[in-house]
Amino acid sequence: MTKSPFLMLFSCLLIGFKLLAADPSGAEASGAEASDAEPLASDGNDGYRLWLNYEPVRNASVKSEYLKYAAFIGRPASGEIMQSASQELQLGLGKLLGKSVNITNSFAGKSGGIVFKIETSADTAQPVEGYRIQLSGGNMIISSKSEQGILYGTFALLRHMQMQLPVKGLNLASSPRVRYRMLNHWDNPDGTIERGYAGQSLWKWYELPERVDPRYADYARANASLGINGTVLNNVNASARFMSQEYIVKVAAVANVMRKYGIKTYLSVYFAAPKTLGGLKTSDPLDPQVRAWWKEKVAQIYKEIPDFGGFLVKANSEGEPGPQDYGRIHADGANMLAEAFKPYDGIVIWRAFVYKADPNADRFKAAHEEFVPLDGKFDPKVIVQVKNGPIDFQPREPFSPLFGNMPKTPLGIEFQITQEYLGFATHAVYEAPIFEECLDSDTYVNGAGSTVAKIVDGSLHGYERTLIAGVANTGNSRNWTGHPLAQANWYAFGRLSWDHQLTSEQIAREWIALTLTQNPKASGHITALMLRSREIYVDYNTPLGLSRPWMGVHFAPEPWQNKGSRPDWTAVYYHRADSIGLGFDRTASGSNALAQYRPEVQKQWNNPDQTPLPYLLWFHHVRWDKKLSTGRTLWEELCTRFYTGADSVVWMQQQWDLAKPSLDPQIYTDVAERLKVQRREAIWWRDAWVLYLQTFTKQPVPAGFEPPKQTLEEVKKSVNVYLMR
Ligand code: BDP
Repeated sequence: MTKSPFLMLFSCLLIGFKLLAADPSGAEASGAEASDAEPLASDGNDGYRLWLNYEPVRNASVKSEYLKYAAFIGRPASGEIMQSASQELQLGLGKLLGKSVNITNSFAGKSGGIVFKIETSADTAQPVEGYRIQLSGGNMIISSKSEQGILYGTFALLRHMQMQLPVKGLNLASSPRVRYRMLNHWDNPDGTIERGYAGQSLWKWYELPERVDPRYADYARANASLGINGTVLNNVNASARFMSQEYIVKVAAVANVMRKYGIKTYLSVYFAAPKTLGGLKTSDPLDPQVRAWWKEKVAQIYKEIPDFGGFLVKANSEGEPGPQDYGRIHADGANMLAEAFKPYDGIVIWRAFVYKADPNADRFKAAHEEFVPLDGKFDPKVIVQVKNGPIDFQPREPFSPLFGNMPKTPLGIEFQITQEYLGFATHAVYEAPIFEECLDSDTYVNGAGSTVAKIVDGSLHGYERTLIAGVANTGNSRNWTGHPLAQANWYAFGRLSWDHQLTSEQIAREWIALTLTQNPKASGHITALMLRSREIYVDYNTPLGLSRPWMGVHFAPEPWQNKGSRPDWTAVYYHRADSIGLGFDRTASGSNALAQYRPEVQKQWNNPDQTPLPYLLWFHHVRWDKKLSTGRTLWEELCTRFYTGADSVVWMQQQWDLAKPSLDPQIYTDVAERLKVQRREAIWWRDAWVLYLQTFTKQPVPAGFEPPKQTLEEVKKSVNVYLMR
């Protein structure tokens, strides 16, 4: 039997446990900052274990309290999810308390253990995936209506223990606010990942179904620990291959692992598969043969994967086929697939990421224009998945105007965890504030307080099929995400998909405690770094509402890029720099995209004098010499942000260094080195923008800032070298 790498690390950890337990300074427990002279010995933490480190509980009194419940794990005769829960608990208790605890199903009348209990509707009004942890009859009881809820409760208890929170009065209860909480992998069958920066795909299609990589189980554990209950295994730019029997069997082998952790498996589909794979003459969704083909296909999938989750579809978007190829509408395509899912539990997730190659159009408006007229036309089994912003995962975007404007359709939200526009794996950008900012945005559709979160969780329009999706940042890098701090983005996505009311700071503190250190001072420095990281990035990358979704790798600065097969695949289309000013006029005098929002929202962004600076250039073409609320002109403000942003990376480095004594040396060095790269690249971005925009403003860099050492031609050359094949 192959041993999970998690389990293999267990024995190393036990050795680490002994070393740490013997540490007489008790630094972690007392909260004193470890001294520079005594760096933590590396326990070989290479980031693989993520937030499931299960470091020994070092606070002696907390530990002894937990030990009172470590006599046994009581698990009623159960299915495989509860088995996973009990195994996880056994593993966690072993590491956290240093005690090997037996799992038993004969525990009636016994006390001193942790007991799983399935509740009935008569016992509790909690939703089916919710859990409760209570002390009762000398036991600690983890209860839920479902095995899945017990698994979530188990992870919540382990989190509680890892954070060394007391047992006293323990009463933890929680249930998810959103029903489908899933990762979208943009992984291709050849092992590459579209917009992936952490190595190759986790899924080894060529070895499946015979060999099932033990890493799949660790992936599932990590997701289940956050409450993620779905995974789309393949890229939205889908290969028809996944609809073949050969691949369905491979997918089934992965699904068998996911199922043990309450995770359903989904697939992205290639809309033209009936033609390309099935040999039909057409893929027209209204053609009876095409409809029959999909029905059979879905039945074939359910034969292999009885709990299959459903399809994710990118159609008539960026050259992907779709119903419009046959003169049909999106709803025709989605409803045809929904019909095929009628006998089953599965759903159809139809993406609203569309924009046409119209040289006079504003891409901002495209999804709203195409989808709002379809409101009410989708089958109830369809959820329309909308990106958080109207364009494309920019470092800062206003919320998509689709939220609130399709009340007769359940709308799911799609965030991007992978850092396509956020500096790949060399820039530290903590994304929870991006997610939070969007979820907290008020659409005003039903008056004040109609937040995006309330649309997504179904509470505003009364939907039960609700969805939150994140484009995964995982790959086969040993530490899963490339940049060690990017693990926090996966973590934050998962925690927010369970409960969007958690704050970015709460989540950051939790992740740091579980993953990096529990030293309060070190944690303070890292929290500060993480919470400011997004604004710092925005400052040197896209300040004041600039955006940069031009075609290409989405990494190197290319604000001068003005050639593309369509206008909205150039940089100049978005920033609109000219001799007068900068920014995209989306008011009535421009594209009037603002009209897609409610009047209250329009009011916030309509008047350039009142538009909050982070959104200014999203909606206005602003004169270079216009005085902003900061007292500086637009040009001065831009320069201030480019420069302070790039300089703030030095501040990030300082925060990280201050935490060094409490960090594992391997992780410390990895992040410290990436921050050095970030510093260099931040200057690259700053110089590219400043030098390029100067060709329009003809103004010098304001006093107090040192002009770039390189010329525009030199920066362009370095970008060309970067982009060279
Ligand atoms: C863009 C990506 C592209 C994706 C597309 C999508 O650049 O690789 O295929 O979004 O979401 O952000 O479909």
